Amino acid sequence: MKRLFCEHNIRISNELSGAWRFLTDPNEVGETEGWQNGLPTGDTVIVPSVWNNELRLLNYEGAGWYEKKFTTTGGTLRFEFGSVMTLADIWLDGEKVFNHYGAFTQFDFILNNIEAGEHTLIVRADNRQNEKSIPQKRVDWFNYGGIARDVYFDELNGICVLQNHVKYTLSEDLKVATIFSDLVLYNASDKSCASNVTIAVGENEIYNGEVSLSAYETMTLKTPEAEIPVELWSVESPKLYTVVAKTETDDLIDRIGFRLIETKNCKVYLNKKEVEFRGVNRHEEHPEWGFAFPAKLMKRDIDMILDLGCNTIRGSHYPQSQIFVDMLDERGIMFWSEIPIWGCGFSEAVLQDPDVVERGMTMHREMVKYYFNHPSIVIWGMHNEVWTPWACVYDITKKYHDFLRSEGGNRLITHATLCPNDDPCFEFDDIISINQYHGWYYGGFDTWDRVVNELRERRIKLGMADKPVIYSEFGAGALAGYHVPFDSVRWSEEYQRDILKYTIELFHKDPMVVGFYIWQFTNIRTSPTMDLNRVRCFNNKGIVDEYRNPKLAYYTVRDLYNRYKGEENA
Ligand code: ADA
Repeated sequence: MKRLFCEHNIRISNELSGAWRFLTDPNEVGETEGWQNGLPTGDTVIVPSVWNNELRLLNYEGAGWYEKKFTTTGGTLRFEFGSVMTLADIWLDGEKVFNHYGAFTQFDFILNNIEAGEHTLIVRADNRQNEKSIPQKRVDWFNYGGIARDVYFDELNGICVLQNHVKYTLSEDLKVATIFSDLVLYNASDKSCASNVTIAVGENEIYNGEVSLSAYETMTLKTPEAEIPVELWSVESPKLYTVVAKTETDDLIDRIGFRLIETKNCKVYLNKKEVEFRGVNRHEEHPEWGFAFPAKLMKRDIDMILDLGCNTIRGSHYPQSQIFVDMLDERGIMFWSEIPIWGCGFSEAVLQDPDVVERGMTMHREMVKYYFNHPSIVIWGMHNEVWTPWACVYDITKKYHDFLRSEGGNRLITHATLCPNDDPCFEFDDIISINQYHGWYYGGFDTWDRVVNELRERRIKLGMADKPVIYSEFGAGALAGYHVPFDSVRWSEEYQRDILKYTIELFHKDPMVVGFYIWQFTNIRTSPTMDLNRVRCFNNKGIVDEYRNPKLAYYTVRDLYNRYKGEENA
């Protein structure tokens, strides 16, 4: 299941999730021994999943081969993979057909002239990271391997809709949308074809036209603007509209919501109402499932996050499952989506390596391509904790910023920095986002007052006093069950609770600060080689443990966030 709703009524879309054959390849003999034609042996595994939850593969980094047989009526097929960690090489009937880089972004490809009958699909996944990979080797989560999200193949006929990005502006009273679509159409047949194309948003048809394309031609089409009355998507009332783009032989169904997010005079407004971001950072990870996170648990994470009084989540540090973002659309939770550039381990030389910059760019392109229509995504994150004072980072940030801005859609852009005093890239941010760990890695609780004031003064000196600030990461590690009630002792649940209370109260009363994302919602598994005191090989800063049992901090955050929510709605 890749979406919460049915994406096609006309197109035949086949799920390839379920039983696959699987074989690890620690000695890298697969290709020379011809495994691309079919695996010589192999266990049955369930896709989607990660192999690090199979027996004796807990720490396995390397290649894993997967095989799936399927039948088709033939013709033009479109394959879609939600996530292969991290490198994917793909063969169909022994012929190499695709390769993809990047664990967390979706990809698809089209193959023509496929014969009717049975076929063998082989995927070689490789989860090894190095200093030039994104994410690079030193990273604060565990690099699981495998086919971690669903796999589909579609049987395409005639003129098909490959993509429909719906763009709009709202009237001053927010009641009317001026709307158009950026459509990508494709002729899947070996002859020229013509077709009627329609797009409907709810009850309103916004486009009706004729196109003709030669064999296997792709066409991008910007439809003329139409005006429709709309109800808004908001945190309190997340109204969604179904969008159906249809040709005579194909369709693509998606959902959109209409809303306006903007910053003005150091405040953020959603639909012209001032909003405070009260959130958590969430990794889509669980010890039993790794990154192949089940939809049932996504819903439970959301239930808990709403119970906390949050109105937003930062998807640290990569695009999270489409189905999770569908749930956020439905439940009115604002989302920050970013790509996995986790900066701390990058050297300056590697960061500016054109291959690395381009990999980041490709991930941004893929994130925008698949996630464009989600109303819940109100923030695009460009990168996290790269050493921004290095000269090259300015150019890279500009490049990513310019791309995200040029794609349109009404979103705020930011990057999470750990250099509030010398970051030269604030000019690219709609909101300045700061990651800091005073009271944990450095300083004490009271250092916070000083550093918040330093940032205030720096913004004024830079002529950016209008830019709002989000504290995008702050917190402390706590070992679940370790209690020291009468003294202040690191790693205790009380210490974590106290530092979160201190910082959240400080941020909430500061007029410069428009939001805060606790690091982090749950404990997560990290790399066994991670430095930085990762007790049990987990990052223990979750306010719930890795099995979602609340620590003391959970209840304190819940009191604070729900009180602030009440004040906002009073
Ligand atoms: C950084 C980083 C997080 C996490 C955190 C921590 O800010 O962005 O991914 O590693 O530090 O726990 O130290």
